[in-house]
Amino acid sequence: MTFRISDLEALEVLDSRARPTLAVTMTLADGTRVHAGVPSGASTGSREAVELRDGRPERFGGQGVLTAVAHVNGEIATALSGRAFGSAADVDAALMELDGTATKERLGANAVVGVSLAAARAESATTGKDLWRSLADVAGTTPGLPVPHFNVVNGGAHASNDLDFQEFMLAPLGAPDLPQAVRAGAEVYGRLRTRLASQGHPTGLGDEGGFAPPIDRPEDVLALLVEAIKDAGYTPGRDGIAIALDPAASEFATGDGYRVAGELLTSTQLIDRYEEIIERFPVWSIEDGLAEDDWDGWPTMTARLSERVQLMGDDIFVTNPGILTQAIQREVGNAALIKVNQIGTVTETLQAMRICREAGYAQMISHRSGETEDAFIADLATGTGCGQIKSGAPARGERVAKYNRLLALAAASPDLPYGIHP
Ligand code: 2PG
Ligand code: MG
Repeated sequence: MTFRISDLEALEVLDSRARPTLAVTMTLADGTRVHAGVPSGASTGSREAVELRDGRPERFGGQGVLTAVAHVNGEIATALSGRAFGSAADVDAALMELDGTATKERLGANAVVGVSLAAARAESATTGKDLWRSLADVAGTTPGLPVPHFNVVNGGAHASNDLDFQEFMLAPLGAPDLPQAVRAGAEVYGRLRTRLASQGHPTGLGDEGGFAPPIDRPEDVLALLVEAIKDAGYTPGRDGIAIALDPAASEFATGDGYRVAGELLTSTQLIDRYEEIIERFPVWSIEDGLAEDDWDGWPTMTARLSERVQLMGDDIFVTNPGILTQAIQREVGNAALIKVNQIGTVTETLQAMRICREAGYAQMISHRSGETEDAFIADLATGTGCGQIKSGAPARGERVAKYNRLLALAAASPDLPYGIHP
């Protein structure tokens, strides 16, 4: 299998938060055209691959991506066009060599990831395989449909309320199949809206399509979620619908500790708080429970809570194979959030996932708070069979594009198993 790239073209388009991002089109010598949309985060880890923004205040307040677009259309297109590649991994290797930095800061991780995603699609088109199947064959994984994690209440950097915890997700762990998991998420979302409205709360949405009520105590949100799950006729808990949190603690860490609902907590006090939360509510997973630089607190949290919940690293691991290797040695967490644009290429993402698999760390594929209609991550989660995905609320086009793609895969391939450990 080889494909020859004949043309590469990027365009500045908008993401779901009215910020510019890149849409990349790759044309192959046989006339095949593949596309990719580039996501972008708000609560980013400091060691993520570096997104290139123009910084010209007169355009999009400095957020323009014309420089990154020019890198795709100029330097990257010149380097790749006319060349035959034996795999998308070869394209990724060429991209990494061309950029020459560890963080993709020269060409821009947004430019690089757009081309990398398109290359994975070029490989799947050339082999005639569905994208998920093609990714599974590259990764050497057993495909399966992931448990969707619906972010139904938004706080932190994703909403203008006073809620410090960033994400409150519904995880239909007990659903028998993907369509019923999606249905459960949507039904509880509807009940939650009714409940919020009946208590006089506004039902406006945050960046990921979840509600953003003016509630500041995480426990109050959790209590509401449990009620909404019951209202919709489901059982709160691992046999029905459990809850996953992404406090995104780096965002509320101050020099002196963690500020939650007006209280200043030490790392240990925040872990105590999680312990109480786990006792009171059906929380099964906590992502970024502590800040990305709290490398002393993380092993303590892991020792205290890892038997009872999934402890997932996002800002602290940034899908980086090197950081993950260190983290695993130091027994930091027991699961990793996986975002292609945190590291910049599909190849390195698959490498990070392999490291996790071999160490017995669970993995969840993730969207970013700034998204496009590109549903690549649905195929990535299915192909790698990693068992978990989060793509925001079961509402708003850029979020449901991913869930709808999973529904289409479930319908087209009824033999695909569903669940965390299919
Ligand atoms: C996160 C992500 C996605 P952002 O923290 O997990 O939900 O947010 O894309 O803003 O980094
Ligand atoms: Mg996170």
